Amino acid sequence: MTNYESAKSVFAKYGIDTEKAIETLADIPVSLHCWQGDDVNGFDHEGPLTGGIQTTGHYLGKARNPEELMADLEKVISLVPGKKKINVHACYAIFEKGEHVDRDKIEPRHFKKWVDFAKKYGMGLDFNPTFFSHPMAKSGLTLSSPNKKVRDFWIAHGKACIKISEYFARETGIPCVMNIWTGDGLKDIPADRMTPRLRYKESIDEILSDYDKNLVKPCVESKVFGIGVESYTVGSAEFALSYAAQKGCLPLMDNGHYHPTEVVSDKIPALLCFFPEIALHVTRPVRWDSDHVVLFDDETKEIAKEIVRNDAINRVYIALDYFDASINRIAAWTVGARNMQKALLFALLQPNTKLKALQESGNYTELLVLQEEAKTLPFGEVWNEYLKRQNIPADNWFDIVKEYENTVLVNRK
Ligand code: RNT
Ligand code: ZN
Repeated sequence: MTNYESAKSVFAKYGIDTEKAIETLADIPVSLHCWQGDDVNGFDHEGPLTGGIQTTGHYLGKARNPEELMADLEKVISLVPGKKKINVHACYAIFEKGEHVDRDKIEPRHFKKWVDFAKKYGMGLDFNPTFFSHPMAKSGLTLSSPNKKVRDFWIAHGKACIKISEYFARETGIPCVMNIWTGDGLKDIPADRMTPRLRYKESIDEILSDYDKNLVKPCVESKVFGIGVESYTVGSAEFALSYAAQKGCLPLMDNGHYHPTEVVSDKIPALLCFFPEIALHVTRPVRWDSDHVVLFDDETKEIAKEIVRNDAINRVYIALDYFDASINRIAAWTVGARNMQKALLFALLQPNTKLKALQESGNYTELLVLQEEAKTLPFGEVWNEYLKRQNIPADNWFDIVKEYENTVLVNRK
């Protein structure tokens, strides 16, 4: 008997079908964020990363152009099991030599290379307007700015992004999740918290005034605060949630965007009572929205459990959102993406029906006992079997990354 076969029979005793878990997992899309490869830089500007977010670290080998970023992403794809999408930010537009187009004028053609990339792997694409790292975002306010010229510029950007999202969906045959996040906020105590929000609402209304619902799934992402905008965030949790509820778009929860004792895992089933579909940015906040690499930790597992045991696999769009520049970026990308897959597999391998029944019947002692027992079932053997079937290296994958670092990344000076 192989290790997997013996693990399979252990799980079977708990009423868990490992074959079904493996099969289900292979079909859950996880959107890989293109921005882990170059510290949220993109290709359309020189200046620093702004908008209240930050990357830290200077590890060698950051991708400097589309070719390098895509080559790195291909490495990651070869090391991560499961179904993937690629999440592209508007600042990753690819221009012809000598061409430069500002954000309000970008077109689908500037993203053709991303479409070709996605098609090569049979993947879908997700998209994000980039409302930061730009001269027009200098004041810290974009869609909520009191300056109409600034607002109009960013509305035009949002509309351009809708067109690009539709193009992505048409080309790949897979709907495109388009996420609206801005860092709009104030450093110090506001005198008026409402007027910027009213403008924000109107601006998003304009961006979403015309799009094909079958092709684009627009989301609004909330946040609690950003660096330099600590006192007030225009797109707060209540704002984003109310907007999405009233306007029929998707709320997007990033688990780095809440107060430290709030957990997104608990918010998922709350929103699922009301929204047909929701979206996630999975990250790891350490003391703040630090965007550390996603771990196979309790909260990531809990998030996965809420998706799986509420039968919400087709209602929750999972995307990764973290950026670590202090370690090998390809390893960082791979670790986080593999951990999301692990968390989903772990959730699929829980005795979920039995646990629910114990809760419903008020059998809390046995519930606790079984929850704890389930933690040490031979999960690793099923994970290894899944990797084998997906043709993905198990424990030696870091050697491959090391080799790539020594032969490719070192030459990027
Ligand atoms: C920032 C948000 C946002 C960004 C990306 C790059 O706090 O999480 O989603 O990380 O758009
Ligand atoms: Zn996010």
